[in-house]
Amino acid sequence: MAYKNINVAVIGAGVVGSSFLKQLAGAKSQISFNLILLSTSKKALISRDYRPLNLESWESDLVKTTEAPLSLDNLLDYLKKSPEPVIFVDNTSNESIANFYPQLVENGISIATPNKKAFSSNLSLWNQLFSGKPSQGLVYHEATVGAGLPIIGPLNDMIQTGDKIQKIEGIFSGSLSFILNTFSSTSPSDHKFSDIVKSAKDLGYTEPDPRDDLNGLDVARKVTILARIAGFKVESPTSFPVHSLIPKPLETVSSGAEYLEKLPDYDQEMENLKQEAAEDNKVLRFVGKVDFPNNTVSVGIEKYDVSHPFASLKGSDNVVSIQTDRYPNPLIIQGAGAGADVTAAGVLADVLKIAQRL
Ligand code: NHO
Repeated sequence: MAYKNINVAVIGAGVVGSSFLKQLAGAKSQISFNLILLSTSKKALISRDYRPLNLESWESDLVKTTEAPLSLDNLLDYLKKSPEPVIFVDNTSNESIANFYPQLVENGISIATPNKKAFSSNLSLWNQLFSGKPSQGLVYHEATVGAGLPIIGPLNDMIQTGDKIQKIEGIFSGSLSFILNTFSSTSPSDHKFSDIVKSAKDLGYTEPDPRDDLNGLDVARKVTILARIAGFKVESPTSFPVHSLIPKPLETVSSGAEYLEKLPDYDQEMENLKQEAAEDNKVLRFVGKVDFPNNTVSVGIEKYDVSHPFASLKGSDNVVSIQTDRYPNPLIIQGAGAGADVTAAGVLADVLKIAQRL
């Protein structure tokens, strides 16, 4: 018997959203989660009387419905009138929705999301979301870094219990992890960098235009989030050095296809870097770093000794090393850092945690 009812409004039913809804239907909890709204950019299912929508048939119901999505203001009005506490789940990467979070939390609505935008844009938005006012809704975003890996939760726990962060260092991109692990591995490999980027795209590890991964901005957003949690006042993901892996002349070519076609012309640059590293018994990895003693945040390619935990990373795994006063030998968290199911599980775990606190 459920001891509590929580209403859930879900925006976004794509790769992560679909997996989230499937997992929500099977959630193991004594709390009853009622889906009251499901919206994509084109259509919506809205329970006007706040009775639960059918979680088993949302896909076909969404095909059949002719209802348009609510504007953000109308959505807020609808959520405010909910007879039970509401968790808003944003499974989009939409910036306007992210910018609307402050209005939601100020009205007591809690948020769980894998959308990085609100947490990695300007610092004032972050400050509004985490002002700590007791009347505010709760905001959980574990899946914004490392998909479902427990990184943000443990980091928050360390800080709240008085530990002092010295250094956070990690491989935060599934696609760049795969590309560098294959290109520069502890066992000899003669794959060309451009061929690996192409196969990463074919395997679905990269964005449709691989430059959106290789420019480092996605990693910079994740590092911004971790840095801010650790107490570093990072203004924006472009306010610190980010080393792009895109050769300068290919930054402006008109399409991802043209970039891939011309990339072999630049293979030698990456090959030289790899050889230099190999001569020192090292491999190349694309890492994000927050370094408190040196007061720096950075994203770029680094060399690691073959015995370092980052050197033996496999596939598209993520890894983060957190060094603190209490953990002078860093805490290492490693595992699948990309994929719909692990990401959705991270979002659902946040929903469960929020629901327990409401
Ligand atoms: P999709 O598949 O494009 O789905 C987006 C949905 O949002 C669609 O249903 C669309 O209609 C809806 N939507 C967009 N704008 C809307 C609006 N204004 N109103 C209503 N609905 C709107 O996107 P994904 O892939 O499901 O991603 C959703 C969120 O999860 C994004 O913020 C993304 O950054 C985040 N995320 C996704 C993944 C993933 O597996 N796809 C990962 C992490 C976070 O760990 C994953 C990963 O692979 C990370 C990365 N690729 C890496 O490290 O290499």
